[in-house]
Amino acid sequence: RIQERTLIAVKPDGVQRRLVGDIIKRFEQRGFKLVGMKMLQAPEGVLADHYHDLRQKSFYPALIRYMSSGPLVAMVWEGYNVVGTSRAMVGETNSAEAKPGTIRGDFSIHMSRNVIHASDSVEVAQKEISLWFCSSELVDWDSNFYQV
Ligand code: YYY
Ligand code: MG
Repeated sequence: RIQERTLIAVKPDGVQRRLVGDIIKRFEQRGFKLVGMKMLQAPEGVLADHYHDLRQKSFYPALIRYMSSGPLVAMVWEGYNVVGTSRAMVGETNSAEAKPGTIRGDFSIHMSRNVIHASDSVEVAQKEISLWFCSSELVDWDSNFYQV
């Protein structure tokens, strides 16, 4: 049984632009399994932990303002190689370089409003999932239809 999981978040611009359904659809169609989802206004402390490694960057204050500008939708997706495949589905950080067919390449033109977050390694995914979700919010369900 493949247990790899990743944290995906539709950022505030994605929620404002009504892209939540389109984004969920791509992960479902690819074959991944949704095991947790919630909408929330991100607490400042969670954002500070989430972007801890970027705290010295010049864009950090603007990044936190953007991520606080409205509710986001946080999700946990599970499946074979979900971390790497999600990053490929999301596309380059800089939307201007993101290939058509990727989420950023289809829905975003600028890095400062790049619509979606995806964990960038298995280790980071585990940290991010425990930062955003408590264990009772994650649903361990089995599919009797399709499973990899
Ligand atoms: O993982 P990913 O979101 O693709 O990029 P990160 O390097 O982790 O940066 C997080 C976030 O910060 C990015 O999605 C946009 C923003 N950002 C920025 O505004 N300007 C940069 N030069 C780099 C990142
Ligand atoms: Mg990142």
